[in-house]
Amino acid sequence: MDMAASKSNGSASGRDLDVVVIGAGFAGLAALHQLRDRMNYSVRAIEAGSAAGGTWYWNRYPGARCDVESMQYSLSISPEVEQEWSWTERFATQGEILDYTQFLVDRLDLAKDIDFNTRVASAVYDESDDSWTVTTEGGDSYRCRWLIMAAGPLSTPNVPDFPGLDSFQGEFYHTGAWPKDQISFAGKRVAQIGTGSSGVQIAQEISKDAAKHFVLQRTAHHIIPAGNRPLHPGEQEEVKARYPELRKFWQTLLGATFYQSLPTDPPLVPGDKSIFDVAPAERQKIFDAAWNYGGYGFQRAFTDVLKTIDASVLAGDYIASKIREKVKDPQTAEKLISSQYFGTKRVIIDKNYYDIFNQDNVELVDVKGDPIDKITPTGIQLQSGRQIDVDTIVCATGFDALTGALTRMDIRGRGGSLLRDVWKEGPESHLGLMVSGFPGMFIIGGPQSCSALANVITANEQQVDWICECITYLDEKGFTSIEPDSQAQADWVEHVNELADATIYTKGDSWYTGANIDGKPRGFLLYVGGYPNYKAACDEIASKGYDGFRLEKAKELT
Ligand code: NA7
Repeated sequence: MDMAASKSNGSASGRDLDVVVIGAGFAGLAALHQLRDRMNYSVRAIEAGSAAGGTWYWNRYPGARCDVESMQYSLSISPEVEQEWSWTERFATQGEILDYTQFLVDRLDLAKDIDFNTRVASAVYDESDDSWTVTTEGGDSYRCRWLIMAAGPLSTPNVPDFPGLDSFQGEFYHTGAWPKDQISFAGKRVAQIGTGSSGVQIAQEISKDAAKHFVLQRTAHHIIPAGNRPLHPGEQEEVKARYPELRKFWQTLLGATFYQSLPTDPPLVPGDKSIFDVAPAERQKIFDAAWNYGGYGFQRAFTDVLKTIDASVLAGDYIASKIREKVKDPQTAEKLISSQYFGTKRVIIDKNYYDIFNQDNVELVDVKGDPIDKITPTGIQLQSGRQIDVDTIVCATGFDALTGALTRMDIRGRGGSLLRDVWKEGPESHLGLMVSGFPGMFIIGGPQSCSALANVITANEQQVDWICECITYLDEKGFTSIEPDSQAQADWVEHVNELADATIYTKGDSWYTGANIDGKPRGFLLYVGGYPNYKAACDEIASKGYDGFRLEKAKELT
């Protein structure tokens, strides 16, 4: 194979390619588009699903909705495309986002370079010519110089290893791998396990017509109102007219997202005061305003709510008072009040979750106090001996986040070392983008990057741009491999950990820390320094000729 010659080959119909992209969610689509159409590389994307969409393809459970505002949750790669697509609500449903993804695929003519229904089993680096061989579960293989992992930060469903699971004779679903067929809960007895974002969303659908709906809660999460609504007349047009300027502005913000599409109407800007710098009455007023406005403005209403335990407790108390107002049964209300520090788990935005507990068909079951013992042919047995007989079990038990999609593949780098083993004690990367010992392998949305702590689409695009520039630089200079210097990587990991330790995020159990998966090493998995700082760090390294990375030329080319 003459990989150096394949750059202008364009058609990408063969198996020897410049670039292979694993995953066709937003990250993979952006990478395919940029590398193929802007840079004229031969690229092939490999996707396990039968269509593009990633998270939004797999999480098609009833009630699924995004928690970033629709007008901000879109790719900026094509000015024409961003003008042509229309959103309907402040926060888009899964269905609308999946339609948008399909629109992108059609409009940018991406499908012809994606192999759907294809799951990658392994990716093996060959030191002799700096190539990667990617092999699918079906036995097909692809050879490329640059490998882009876009397999998603929240894409490996966590199905807890409940004893007896296989014996259950009813219907069993996981929210993160929801079937395409319509699933009805009408008249059925349904148990849902898990009350994170997915659980909170699907609960409101199950409870509509289930004969009996058991909500098995291990930990109560913090939930704030989304304030979802149809887009105001003219709102969309105004954002579209100002997209370049607004996108620039959003990128100056910590999460690369604003709490409303327009910064002018009506203003709800992040607070600039400590919660302890205001009197209780003023505090209440500020929280009330953010609460009524909806969305994540609430957690930025003061500077320290996500930083210190004392401030976080006050935010939690505010939410507790709202739950007590809403939920009629005082015992159920107390169970729904989170004992976690506000912000340690991803805060959920929602509308009617607490209301379902006022319905006769819904029962909240505390499975921290009385844990699940086993699954039986007819339902779920708790350790107390209580048997909950159901027709359907819905697991809303989350994901092996950030590392799961990577560690479940056999990824072998230099010397045949397996990424899964290298990360046994926890992931180590430089900028979240590359791993020492795995030359030429780039990760989008990986551990130690902003990923799901920012507007994930913006974060994806920033990483795609960085990778594109990097590959261009390497090709222009004749380099055939790049990997982090191990010291630079260790410094980045330390930096990421220091930033996290200064926040509330590390003070609880969540998928942020790996604590949701039995046996997963504990450590903060994301960069909390904010999107602008992350981007600045990436840009600075690039501007210094990829300082902290080892750039090499394949032996036969030198
Ligand atoms: P999450 O937020 O990880 O929530 C998973 C839920 O499942 C959570 O309530 C867990 O309880 C519960 N869970 C997990 N394992 C068990 C077992 N073994 N027994 C009982 N309950 C269990 O996943 P989501 O899918 O809701 O959301 C993930 C992200 O996607 C979300 O943050 C958004 O960014 C989008 P726990 O809290 O661990 O006690």
